[in-house]
Amino acid sequence: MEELTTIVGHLAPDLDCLTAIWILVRFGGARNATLQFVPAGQTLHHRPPDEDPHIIHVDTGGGRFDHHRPDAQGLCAAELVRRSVAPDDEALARMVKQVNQIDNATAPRGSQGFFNVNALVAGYNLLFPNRPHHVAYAMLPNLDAWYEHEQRQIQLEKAFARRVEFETPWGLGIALDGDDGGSSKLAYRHGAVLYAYRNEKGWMGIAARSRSNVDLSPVYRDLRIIDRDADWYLHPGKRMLLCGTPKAPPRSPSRLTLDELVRVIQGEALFLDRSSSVADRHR
Ligand SMILES: [Mn+2]
Repeated sequence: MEELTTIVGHLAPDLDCLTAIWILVRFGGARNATLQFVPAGQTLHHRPPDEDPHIIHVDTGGGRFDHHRPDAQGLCAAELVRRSVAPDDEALARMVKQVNQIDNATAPRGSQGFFNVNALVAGYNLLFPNRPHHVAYAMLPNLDAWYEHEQRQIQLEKAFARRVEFETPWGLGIALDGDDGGSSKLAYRHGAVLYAYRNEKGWMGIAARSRSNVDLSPVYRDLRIIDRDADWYLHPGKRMLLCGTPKAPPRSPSRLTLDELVRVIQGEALFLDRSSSVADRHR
């Protein structure tokens, strides 16, 4: 099938059409497929849409991967392709669910206000109005990146089961070993006001809910004493305290364990102090 496949979409391809193409290319064994684009609703050379198994129509033509037919209401082309090609892929299912919401204009209210993936597709169609191939080839790596993001989210949600909950002066804290900070929103959704993490490289961070009265200045002061060689950085907003991120890899990472960091957050830096400076300051 590989060499011979032609995928047919519609002119000015939209997110649904492009995602359907991408699923066939990435998961459907059509990596070297030729792309063709026809006016929406039509087929290649006006032949029946599913006549030739090597010519696959998506989002046009009224065939098996076109949702513009009475028995496919509420679906989208990407969903029809997904069900056929990779029905058990969880990250893909999450992606296509969002594509379907956008395509059927049932995306949550307010989500259209910011620049989003749909606007990205519209932008490519403005850049290349008569070159749908360019739109498609520009979007394929973006869809790859979106898929990576969804896979990462699934991993984070599974890892979240290993979280540690603890009390802080400002409310519930959640700590997670093996994360790089990506689970902060999950933590807040679980009622935490503060989230602490340590990743595989020993990079650590503390983040607090944006609408909270958390002030990490005292934690920062204690860390400067008991973990003085580490590159701790206090964000000017006082709600983020970091030692190592992909944006700013630390010259010297923290030597603390996550448990020790939690104790520092709880104001127990004294227990960890190897000198007397914290004790002096608290006297
Ligand atoms: Mn479409």
